[in-house]
Amino acid sequence: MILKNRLNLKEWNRLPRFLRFVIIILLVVCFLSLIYVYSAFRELPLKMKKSKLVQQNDITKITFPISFTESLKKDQQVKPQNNEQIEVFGKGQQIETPHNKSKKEVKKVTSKDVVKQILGQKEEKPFEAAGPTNPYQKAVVDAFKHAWKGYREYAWGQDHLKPVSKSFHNWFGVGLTLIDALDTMYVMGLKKEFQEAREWIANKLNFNINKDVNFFETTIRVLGGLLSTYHLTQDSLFLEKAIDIGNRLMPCFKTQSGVPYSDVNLQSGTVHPPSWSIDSSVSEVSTIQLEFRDLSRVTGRTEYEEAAFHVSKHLHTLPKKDGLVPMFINTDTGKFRTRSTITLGARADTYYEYLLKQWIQTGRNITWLKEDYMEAIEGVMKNLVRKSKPNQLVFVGELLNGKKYSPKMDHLVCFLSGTLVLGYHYGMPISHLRLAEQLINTCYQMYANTATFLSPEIAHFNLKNEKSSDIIIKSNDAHNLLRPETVESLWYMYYFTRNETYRSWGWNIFQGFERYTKVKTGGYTTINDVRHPLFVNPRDMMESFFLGETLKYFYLLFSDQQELSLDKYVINSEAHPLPIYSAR
Ligand code: DMJ
Repeated sequence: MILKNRLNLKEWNRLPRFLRFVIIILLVVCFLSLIYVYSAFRELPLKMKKSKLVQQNDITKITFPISFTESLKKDQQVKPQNNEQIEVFGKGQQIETPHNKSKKEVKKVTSKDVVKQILGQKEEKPFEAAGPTNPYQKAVVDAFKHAWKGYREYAWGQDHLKPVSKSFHNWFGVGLTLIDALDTMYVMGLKKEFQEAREWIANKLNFNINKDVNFFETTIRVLGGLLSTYHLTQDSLFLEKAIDIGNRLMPCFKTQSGVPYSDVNLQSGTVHPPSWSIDSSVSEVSTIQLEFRDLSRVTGRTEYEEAAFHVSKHLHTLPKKDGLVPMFINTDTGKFRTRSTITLGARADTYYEYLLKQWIQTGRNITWLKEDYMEAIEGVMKNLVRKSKPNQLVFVGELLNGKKYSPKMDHLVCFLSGTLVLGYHYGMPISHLRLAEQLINTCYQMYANTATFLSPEIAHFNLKNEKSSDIIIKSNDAHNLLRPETVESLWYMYYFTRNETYRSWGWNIFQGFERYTKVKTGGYTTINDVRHPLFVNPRDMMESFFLGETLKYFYLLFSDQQELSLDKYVINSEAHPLPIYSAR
């Protein structure tokens, strides 16, 4: 035996050195791959080992680790609570023309003066936070505290924490994460943290900076965040700051068509389109109305609402494909860029969201908003919805150049279930609820079918091959940015149906974030690859919406009561609650 081994060794030594080297390398690679496959398999959630896809019919079989206090049946459906007859205007309704309005000089309003004037009008009571009431909410509050710890230590007052390098990133230079997170802290009952952030707002926040900011992002995150915090707390400091930033954003509306530019300098008021395009994104120009209307309603100054609503009225008059809009619009002509992609994802998504939410915010009597929304959802069902193979997952694809179907869906599209079930609550057809149920299942599968239990940024769906899997993840799309849309929709679905499955799904997703995005020293990071648990490759960035939206929606999802009433508030695109006004 020993002799034989010696002979083998001799033969081995006789091989050319290069060949021996290659063989050794191959053996090492095989060995490492075996370890990788073994450990990746160990990381898979239990359910994944049993079946690749959880079927829609199986959703009630998923067990939630601790039973919640209220548990209602899966098939309990939401009933429309509004049976009122709504006045219907004809399609040819006269709309104000853009030009006169947009060219009107926007008068500067000093925030302190206005706040003084309106303080007598306080009618709302501050929101009373219950604080976490079960282990799930506690886990989310702990996650928030962990994120905040990193931000406080390494990025205080800056826009974003870079948790891995323990540094920060500035986009607009206005303390974006701190402002975006204000109402989350308030709702969670984190008084100490909130107070410290308030101090920073009172003493350090300065919008008078020579900095170009994105109009839409600043509106939904900063203006929206300050306004919602004002409503929840009734603290005039936040209103004062909201008026200040609102005034600095107003020059964007000074275009030939009234359709706003994408960027503005906070100090000089100089405006311009994005560096990469002459046009503005349709989602951006149509997702500012809730915030500017609210600013008008609390200040009594109509110019904010008029300028922003003028854009919606203008979009209403433009030709569309079955109510669906392209991605880009020109600020001079006010026309859509024809042959651009039709999608419910990036650059168009929130146009649809704000049609419905503006209708709700204004007391449900501006009928064309509701009609445009209903027409658009019909258009989505007709042109964009398909089922994948082999498991019939319902998804919302895109029309490239407005024509060619592509089975690609951004994670961003997952907001749609939440919007659809909210619409159903206010009397939209049952088909909207059905689509919401099917789509949220697909969005959940985008998480459940990766080894990290985290969704990729973009999924492609299989329309052809019965034998391969439903969801295809391409390397360029495999990142996860800690986005909120699926958790957002899970909250809306749970809020209206009380179906516990949605909370169990949320809990599984929450654990994915905890396991693969948490950075020991504080904060959570975006990752490059959701497919490989051992090589997620952190991107070193904690987006402000992780605190503003994702963790807030998790907290609300795990709440045993309807903590934030959807009959009282409409939630903006960045998860900031604003009051619903009665019809005028
Ligand atoms: C957020 O800033 C908002 O939800 C926006 O409407 C879409 N993108 C991010 C979160 O993904």
